Amino acid sequence: MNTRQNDGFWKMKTLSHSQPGEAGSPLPLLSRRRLLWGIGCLSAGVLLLPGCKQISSLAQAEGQTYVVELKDFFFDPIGLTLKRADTVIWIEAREQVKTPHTATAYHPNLDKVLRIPEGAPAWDSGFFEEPDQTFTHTFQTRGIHDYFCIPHEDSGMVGRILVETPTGPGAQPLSVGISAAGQSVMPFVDELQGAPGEVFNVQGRLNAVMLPWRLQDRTEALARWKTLLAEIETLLPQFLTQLSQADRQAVAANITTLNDTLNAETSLFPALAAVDDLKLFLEQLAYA
Ligand SMILES: [Cu+2]
Repeated sequence: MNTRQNDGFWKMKTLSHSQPGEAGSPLPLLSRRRLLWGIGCLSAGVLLLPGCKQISSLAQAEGQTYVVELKDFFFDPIGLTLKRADTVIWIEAREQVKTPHTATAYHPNLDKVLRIPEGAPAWDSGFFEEPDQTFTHTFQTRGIHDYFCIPHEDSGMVGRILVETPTGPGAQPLSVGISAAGQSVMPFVDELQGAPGEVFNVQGRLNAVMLPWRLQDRTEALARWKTLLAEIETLLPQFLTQLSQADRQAVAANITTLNDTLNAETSLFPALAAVDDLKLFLEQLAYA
């Protein structure tokens, strides 16, 4: 069921993400395979892709941390593929909060059909009232964990966390307990286990680099970025040779902006804009 018939939805969603409010201009498309080879390898330790050199410095013994940003009526990224004991941090990423979001598991305790594993806690962030407010949850139960925003579930503000195995009540058809708009954007399991899922995890790692700076901890942000950049510099020449000149320039410009901004005593905004550009670039490729 999870075949190309859904491409239209993904393209619609992707386009909606590039509406006004997103910094930067659309970036040129690469092929999915080339991009995932390149960026996937840059984030090795999270992503084990064929042909990648194993780099384990980003891997943490006690589980990886991913960050999901709350934007204007969508979760960014909308899906993640985790191992048990990995942690997700949601953060209100908008500068102003006029319409507060939540991140809430589909669970009868929260007035929804059960779409998380039996026995898993019914987690609920409550309302994100302020910019940079966070909610943290560590996933200890294998299976599909579907979640939503309480006021915007009808508008399709939903997300999906796959922990190791696509089992449990979340494996039911999306039509069971999810709004029509939510069904149209919720990632399918085979997507989470494939290229889109790999892109989502990279996006979650990029968000994780920026999280400390959002919370005024420039030192920690810079430390995380230096770790990531060291890996990028090792792999970048090989990656870049596979791209067109325009693509190379687009990727390199964003990386330069990130590096310069994080190293300089300037505002956070240019770095966030560069990260948003990179994430958009990735997302276009995931469904190209
Ligand atoms: Cu919401």
